[in-house]
Amino acid sequence: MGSTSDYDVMSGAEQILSSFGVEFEKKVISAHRTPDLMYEYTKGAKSRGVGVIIAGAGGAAHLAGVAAGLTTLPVIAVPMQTKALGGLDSLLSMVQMPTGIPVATVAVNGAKNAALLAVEILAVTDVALAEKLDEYRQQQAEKVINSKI
Ligand code: RP5
Repeated sequence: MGSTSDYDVMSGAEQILSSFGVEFEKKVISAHRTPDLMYEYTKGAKSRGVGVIIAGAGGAAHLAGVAAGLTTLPVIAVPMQTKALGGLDSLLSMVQMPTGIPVATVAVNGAKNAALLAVEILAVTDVALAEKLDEYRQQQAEKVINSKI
């Protein structure tokens, strides 16, 4: 994430990844304030065994786009809601990537869905994880079916 101020939202991703037993790295790295660290971290990600990068940032939210330019790992962007422009600024900064450098952008503050998408990507080559995803979907459906109003 781009700042510690993003953590309230990004902790949603942490909760989901933990619930699926997926290991993750949790870092504050800014594309603008720490560009050297951004380069070093992203360039080393694949060799550290990282499978997917989730980048949460707000405002002039270039974190995901810069990461995507530095690696061929899948990058998922979480646009943060902002006080000034409600998160539309973050969303547009992240979603309009140039052809050739894709970023998968979720909804404003959509950290949980970013984590679920990451789990889905990892589950393509992980049978046990795919089974956990099926169970998660089943439980979700049962909650809706059994809901009382
Ligand atoms: C972005 O600027 C961060 O991702 C954060 O959402 C926003 C504000 O950062 P702080 O000023 O709170 O550190 O880079």
